[in-house]
Amino acid sequence: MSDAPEHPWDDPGFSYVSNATPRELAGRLRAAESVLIVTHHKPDGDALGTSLALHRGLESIGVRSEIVISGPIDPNLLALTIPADRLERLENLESLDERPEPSLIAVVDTGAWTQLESLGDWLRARTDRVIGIDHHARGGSVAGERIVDTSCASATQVLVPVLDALDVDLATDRIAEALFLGLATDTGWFRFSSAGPEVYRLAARLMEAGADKDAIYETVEQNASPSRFAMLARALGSLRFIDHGAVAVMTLGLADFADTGANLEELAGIVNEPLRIGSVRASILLTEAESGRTKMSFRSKPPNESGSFIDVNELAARFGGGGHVHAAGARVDADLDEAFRQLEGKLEGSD
Ligand SMILES: [Mn+2]
Repeated sequence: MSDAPEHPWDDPGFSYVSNATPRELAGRLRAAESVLIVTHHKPDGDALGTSLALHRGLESIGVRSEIVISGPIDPNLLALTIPADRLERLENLESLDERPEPSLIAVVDTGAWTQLESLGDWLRARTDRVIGIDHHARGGSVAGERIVDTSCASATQVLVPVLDALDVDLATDRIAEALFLGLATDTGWFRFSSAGPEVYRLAARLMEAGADKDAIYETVEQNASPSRFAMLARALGSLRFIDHGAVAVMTLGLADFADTGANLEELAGIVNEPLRIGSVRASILLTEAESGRTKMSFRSKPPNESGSFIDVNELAARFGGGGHVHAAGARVDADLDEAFRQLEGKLEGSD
């Protein structure tokens, strides 16, 4: 294996495309004695929604399944789980050697080794027993059989034909709600360009099957804690611009955490706020929650009309971190002021 693959989340030369039909994956699922469902580290609404919809769908036809998720997750998303869901949270996706061997493993909303963390080795030994359901353009050889449909706005949309092939009634056990969660959150509540007629048609079908859009919206989007809002206000108050206004930098320090009582998990999404500013091409949030250790979160906009964009994966790599072209992270042994100076230095040096 090469030490430096072209993209860290690809197998070099691997073509990440569908090699199975919904009917074929349905057949594998129906025949399974037990299905373990996993998704990417730090699950978002689509990762959780796809996992829950598949889990509830399988249970409804008598196939035992369970979900294992890892890393931080927005507590508002978890509020949509129900007591009957078999869902286990792990700190990290490590080996699952200690648990009973599942007869089938479903990896949803990702097919990228890097997003599955140290679970990779465990999965590599079981590739022929792994199926994948995804809508991302990049991925690796995680699943022996997979559906990768990049025309779908969410992984939940990719899952629907599989559930249909299993004759699952979407109106039972809040399956429609879980599917709607992924569809709504991955399209920015139907605003993004990915939300075409098919997405609206599916949304209508899910609402007819019982998904309560207003209730889901309120639970997920209008449920922030006062401490999160206090941190948002402080982050916006700290906003500075570098690189002639193209890069927005916000900082949150030890005093901010102490004064508000907020924790890191409550800060999800705050880094995106400055991207609303027209001149801003990238946004960076520096957080020092632990003295002398600063977390850097990077986001950037897609290419503009002239095709230019800021590759934050490359920027994060200069601090020993990484991620994706438009979303990345790093950690440095420095306080906020020092981290800001280092960042300024690297951005000026890159001109
Ligand atoms: Mn997704």
